[in-house]
Formats: sequence, structure tokens, C-alpha cells
Amino acid sequence: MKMIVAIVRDEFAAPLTETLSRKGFGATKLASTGGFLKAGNTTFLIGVPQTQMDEAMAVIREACPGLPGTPGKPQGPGVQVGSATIFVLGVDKMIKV
Ligand code: 2BA
Repeated sequence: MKMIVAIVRDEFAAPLTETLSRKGFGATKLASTGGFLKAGNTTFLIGVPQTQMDEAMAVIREACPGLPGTPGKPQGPGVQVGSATIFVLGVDKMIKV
């Protein structure tokens, strides 16, 4: 299993939440703030079985379109903010009690 930590521009958080839910992915959303611009963004924690990683990444790419700077507006002078910054972490165990 993997843990996807996806820091997403706020404008893409609602569509990503909707698609993840519709496709049956479990996710937790955290309100977060970028350390550089100090603007709000949304961090998703998504626990994903290895076999579903490609599908999960495709969902994120679809919901968070564009390369840095597109299609959204610049959020600071000379700063282009990407749609999502994604980390993939290994998970030893997932336990629910
Ligand atoms: P922020 O930290 O507010 O950064 C917003 C944008 O400002 C970044 O877009 C980047 O284009 C620029 N930027 C960030 N740090 C900079 C610096 N020290 N000098 C010059 N420009 C800088 P993105 O790279 O697309 O990042 C979007 C958001 O993703 C970030 O918001 C932060 O919340 C998160 N993030 C990006 N890289 C990260 C990392 N290595 N670790 C943790 N969070 C990260």
C-alpha cells in the first residue's frame, strides 16, 4: 500500500474530492497553507493499494489539470503555482479499529 500526499490548489479540491469518492478511494482532506506564498491550499491523504496506484494518479491528474501556471491565475508576482504537488510514501500497515 502507498500513501499519496497531494497538496492541491484550492480550486481543484472539490472536483478531486468528488472523483475520488465516486471511484471508491478513501481520502482525508486537510486545510493547509503554502510556506512560501502563505496562501491556502488543500492537502489530501489518500491510502491506496499498490494495484490501484495508476488509477489514483490518473484521477489526480484529471482533477488537477494543467502545468504550472495553467489554467489558473498567477498567485504572486512572478510565481507560478502548480496544480498539485504529490508525494508518494510507502505504508507498512493500514489498521482500522
Ligand atoms: P507555496 O509554498 O506557497 O509555494 C507556492 C509557489 O511558490 C510554488 O509553487 C513555487 O512556484 C514558488 N515557490 C515556493 N517556494 C519557493 C522559494 N523558496 N523560492 C521561490 N519560489 C518558491 P509549487 O511548487 O507548485 O508549490 C505549490 C505548493 O505545494 C506550495 O505552496 C507548498 O504548499 C507545496 N509544496 C511545494 N513543494 C513542496 C515541498 N518540497 N514540500 C512540501 N510542500 C511543498
